Amino acid sequence: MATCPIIQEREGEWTSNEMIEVLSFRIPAFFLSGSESPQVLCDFITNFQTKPDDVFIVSYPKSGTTWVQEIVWQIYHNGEISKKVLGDRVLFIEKALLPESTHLDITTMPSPRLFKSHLPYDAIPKGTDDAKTPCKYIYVARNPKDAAVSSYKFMASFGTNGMNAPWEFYAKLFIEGKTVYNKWNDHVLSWWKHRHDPNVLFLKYEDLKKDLQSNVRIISEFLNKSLSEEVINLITEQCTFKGMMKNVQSFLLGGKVEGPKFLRKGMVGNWKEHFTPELDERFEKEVLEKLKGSGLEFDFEL
Ligand code: PPS
Repeated sequence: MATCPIIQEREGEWTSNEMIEVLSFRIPAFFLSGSESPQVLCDFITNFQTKPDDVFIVSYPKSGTTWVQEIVWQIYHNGEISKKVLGDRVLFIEKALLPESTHLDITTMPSPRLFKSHLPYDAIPKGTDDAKTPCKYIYVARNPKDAAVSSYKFMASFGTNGMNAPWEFYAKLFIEGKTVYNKWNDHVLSWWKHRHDPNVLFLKYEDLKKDLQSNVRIISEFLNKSLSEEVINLITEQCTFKGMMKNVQSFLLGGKVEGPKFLRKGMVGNWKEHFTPELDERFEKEVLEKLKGSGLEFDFEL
């Protein structure tokens, strides 16, 4: 474990997962190996030099990053399906210093380099001369009720990260911004403000569920990758939840069958099975009201 202050929320016997603070937001403690200090990761992220053809696929945790990474991968490979673990095809920038997290070498990655990140807009690497050589960012946002449930289920499936808390405790931490990557509303709004930047594509998980084909087309156009209708249709079929489940070994953390999985239910509205009316009221007031006036809205059921 990292030799740095570990943040762990507690209430009675309940504990959250272990986190560390980097660039003023919380990330899982295991993103650093035991010997490194958070400053090393801060410096790495802050000084990271982007290239104009880099593509970052970004979200608040559990909002559809895996889904969009797979779509982007297939777009660049004309609908090819890879058996390789996704983390060996797309580099998770916050875990780049963790040797066991990937076989990708950042210094020799072929272009276009594909990156996954959960960083808010202000912290995402932009290169030294952003105006001249901007890379591309695809941000995917998901309604916070489903994102919170998905995040809880994922954290609980580790078994070894210190969390022993029930959903009600985790939901409270999520509302208060005391889970990884802090407050959901700050994160999505940081990217929403840049949705009209020519190098930013802002997507919503629920829109992908409603019409995947149009979104595959939108993503390929954003990446200037022209594809035939046949390939667009192939990618659409292969990137439905059912399609991706056929290649499920690509979407296991570290490729381990018994570990946490990046594909779980893949639906809009799973939150209804976990929310009490009181919790729903808190989310509406303390999370969703913060979006008022921004123009950003979400579907909570389809
Ligand atoms: S992570 O760990 O933060 O990178 O997770 P992330 O990939 O962002 O989000 C995981 C959730 O996305 C769902 N998912 C999908 N939904 C629909 N269709 C497809 N193809 C798909 N792929 C991934 C995944 O199941 C997680 O949501 P939940 O609600 O837990 O099922």
